[in-house]
Amino acid sequence: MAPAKSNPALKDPDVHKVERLSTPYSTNAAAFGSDVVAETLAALEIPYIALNPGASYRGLHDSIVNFLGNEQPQMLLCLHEEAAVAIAHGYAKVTGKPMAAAVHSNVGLFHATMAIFNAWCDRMPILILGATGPVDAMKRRPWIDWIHTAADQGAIVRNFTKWDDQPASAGAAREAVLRAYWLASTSPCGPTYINLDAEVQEGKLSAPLPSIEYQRYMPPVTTGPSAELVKKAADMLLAAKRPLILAGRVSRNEEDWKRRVQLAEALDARVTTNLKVGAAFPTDHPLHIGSPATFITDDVLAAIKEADCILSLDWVDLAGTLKSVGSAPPGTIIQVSLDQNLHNGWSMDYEGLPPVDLFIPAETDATVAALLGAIGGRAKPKRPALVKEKPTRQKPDANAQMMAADMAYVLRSVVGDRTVCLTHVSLSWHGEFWSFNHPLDFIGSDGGGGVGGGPGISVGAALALKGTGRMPIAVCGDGDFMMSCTSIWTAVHYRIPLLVVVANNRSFYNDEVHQERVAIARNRPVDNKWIGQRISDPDLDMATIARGQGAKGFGPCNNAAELEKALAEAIKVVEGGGVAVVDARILPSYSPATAAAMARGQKADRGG
Ligand SMILES: Cc1ncc(C[n+]2csc(CCOP(=O)(O)OP(=O)(O)O)c2C)c(N)n1
Ligand SMILES: [Mg+2]
Repeated sequence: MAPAKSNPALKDPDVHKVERLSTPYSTNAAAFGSDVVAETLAALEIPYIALNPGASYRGLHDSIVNFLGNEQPQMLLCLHEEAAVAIAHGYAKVTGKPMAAAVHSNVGLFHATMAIFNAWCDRMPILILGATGPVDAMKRRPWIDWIHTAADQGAIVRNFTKWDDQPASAGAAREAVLRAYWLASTSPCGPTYINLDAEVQEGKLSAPLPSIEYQRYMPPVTTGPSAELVKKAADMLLAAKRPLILAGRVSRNEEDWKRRVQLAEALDARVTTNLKVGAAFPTDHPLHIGSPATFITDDVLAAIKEADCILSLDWVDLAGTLKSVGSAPPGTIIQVSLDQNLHNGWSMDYEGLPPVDLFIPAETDATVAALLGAIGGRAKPKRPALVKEKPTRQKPDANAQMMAADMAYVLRSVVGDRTVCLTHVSLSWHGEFWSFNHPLDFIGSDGGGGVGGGPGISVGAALALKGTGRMPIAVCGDGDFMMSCTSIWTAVHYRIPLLVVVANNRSFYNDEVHQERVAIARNRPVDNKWIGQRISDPDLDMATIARGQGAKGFGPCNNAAELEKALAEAIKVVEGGGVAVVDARILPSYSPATAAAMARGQKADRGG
């Protein structure tokens, strides 16, 4: 069987021009185990495979290049496995679909673990392919094949992947790829891992595999709510005087977004969103409470205390949020979630057990659509119209040192009316810096709290946004940027436009705040909080680090005037198809609101 024809519409034409074959590829029928795996990836219409190479999967590498012509999937070379997986993670955050990532036997997988954990906690689909030295010890080369073989390699990531497998034949490998892709993309989504035995990859097929209709192994699954539960929930929400919607994990689909707005308006419900996940509701809407934050804010706490019915749309950490109120929340609670299907005994990312009065085990967007249907013409009379207060954004002094808010102000003013996507925000960011009025205005955080996710996720998101007219902007902390800044090279190499603004406070500042708190609690000197935290002496020059990878570097920008000039030029670079990195020097300090919210999180967690 000849390899599946590639679908050019799936790939960006500029990206596609990179790394074309020096010699035309063979279009022979699949002859090796790895050809079968490659053929399956092509049949699934996986556009890209982000990878860092390794001998353990040299068979698959050859098949993608010399059997598939590096067409579909096309390889995206990465300088670190964490970046490869993070790029696939960012791609999924925009498209909702899995891309593939390939990592070398155990050692590559070790590097990839942080990004896999981030994607797991973020419930994002990725098909990860890895490999092992020959399982049959008689086939191993001395030394290297032995250290790159583990008895149960999948155990490295089993606790934070949906499924893993080590297929023992070409036929089993084909089925494993199909199952892994299907499971990854079925809600609740998550990464899956397939470990390909070098011998299975490199072994010759004794006979061609029987052909299959691939799509029949990918039955689309939408888990909707039962009519009975929807009716109950609609009645409860309509009867409520002060309903509240906690809008958590939802899709990037515009129709789903509109339905969420319709539901809130029909119920006259207040809505809150947060920065852990992608934008879920227009923050400028009068029903949206304040600004989205990572930690719970006072206005959300007040709304929870006041609400007589709370609808949680798979809100991340419902139990923790409710607990922040101090006593049991007075309102009835409706929880819509499928997340329980992923929970395991190892990772506590399932968070606390929330009190729930009505549980709807279904996808959030399907449930919102069903609720709207059940409410029909029974929309509630409106309470007096709320007026949304605009957050106060003060114009910074042109020549003074900047706070994060000043950096954001300048970025906002230079961006102007352009349609953009914030692919990542730094820890120093505060929700009130920016409004979100479209599902792609913001795609959420790293998921697992693993610093270093920002650059890779942003490159993957930028790849998915390429050609949509929406400019990707990543705001990364200096710590975050440095941990995986080599993703920049991949963006430059594959012509993926991206603007990165490094919120460079020259510190792992989040942890200075922690040291300050400990010092205060122990009555010890707070002034030493910077030790073991500051990234200075020498200061890192982000522009040079960018230039060293072929991107355009700007800065250091020490004040608003310098930043404004740099950003104007950087945006031109990005609009011309390039990658620009702007080093924005900001003071090591968080806004009072961010610091207060962090402090509240501490109290709840440590009883302090
Ligand atoms: C992989 C990883 N290492 C360490 C931490 C602990 N940590 C949490 S925030 C933070 C500082 C991040 O620095 P930066 O990105 O510069 O943001 P800033 O705190 O300075 O605003 C660190 C080290 C983490 N969460 N993840
Ligand atoms: Mg920092």
